[in-house]
Amino acid sequence: TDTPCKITVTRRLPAEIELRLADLFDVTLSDDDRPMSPEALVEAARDSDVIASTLGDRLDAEFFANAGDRLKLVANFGAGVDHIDLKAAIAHGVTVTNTPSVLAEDAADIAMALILAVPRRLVEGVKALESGKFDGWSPTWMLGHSVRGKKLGIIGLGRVGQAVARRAKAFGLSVHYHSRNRINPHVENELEATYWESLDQMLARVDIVSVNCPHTPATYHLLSARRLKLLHPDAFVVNVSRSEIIDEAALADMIEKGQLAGAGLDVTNPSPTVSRKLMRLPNVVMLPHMASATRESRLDMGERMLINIKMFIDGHKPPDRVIPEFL
Ligand code: 8YV
Repeated sequence: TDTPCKITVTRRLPAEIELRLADLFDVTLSDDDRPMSPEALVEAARDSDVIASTLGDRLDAEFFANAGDRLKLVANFGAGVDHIDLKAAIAHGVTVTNTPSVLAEDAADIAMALILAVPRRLVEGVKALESGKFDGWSPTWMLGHSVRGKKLGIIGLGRVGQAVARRAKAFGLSVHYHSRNRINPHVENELEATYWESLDQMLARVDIVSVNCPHTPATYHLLSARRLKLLHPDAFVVNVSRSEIIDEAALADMIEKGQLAGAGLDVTNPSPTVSRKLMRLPNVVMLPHMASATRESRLDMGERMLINIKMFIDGHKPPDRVIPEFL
């Protein structure tokens, strides 16, 4: 007789998804909006076949070393898996899946919103109005810069990057990109995208940088102080991926000194000193990690996670298996 597969969900999820999970599987749900402690995660893993995880769970080498033999699948709710030590997972025979694709369009909407918000001074405008500094239209008040005709350099032309490129094209920007691999020539043609093998060379040419690659050991501080200095002083940076990809202390410093025109950040450095400094700069637009925060995307992410779990349990290859790039 089969023992049913046991699934532990580490965080509160949209109610519809929790109902679907409970309907399909033997599942322990969470009623907490905050991450589980590392100890509680290990304890849960020892008693589960599947962990339905999400950003904030610390699934590092120590976790996998202590998780025991029962755990077989970590099904992540979200695209980014930088909170999971993929090599350790593989070493312990644990499969990892994520939920790409489904959130790409919503994430790209927020990237595009930031591409517009920074040069058009949207947040400055709102704040000026709210604080009573607006006393009527004037020909010279609150002038920004248009994005039309500017060059956008996308780092990582995956699903989100391509969705950003399509939007940018419609707004009259030209698309440049750098990525590990050159994309399919048909897609490149369709996006009228120029490929730069050298990130440094691309940075020296573009007006706006959009970070759309995953955070991996190889992309940590990819936009280092040295690389940020390659940008011209009217350029600005947008990030809807992970804060670790940018040296944000250097970024804040350069914006403060007028060496860069600003930044639009959906994700920011956990260090309060750095993020407070960024937050105080008028030409920095910061959001609290909202790029996939729509009812639609979160439900689709849940469904996608569910499909991965179901396929895995039924003995099939789950569609979104994450394979570490450097093995
Ligand atoms: C989510 C994200 O906010 O998918 C990702 O990698 O950063 C966002 O979609 C988060 O990961 C989990 O809900």
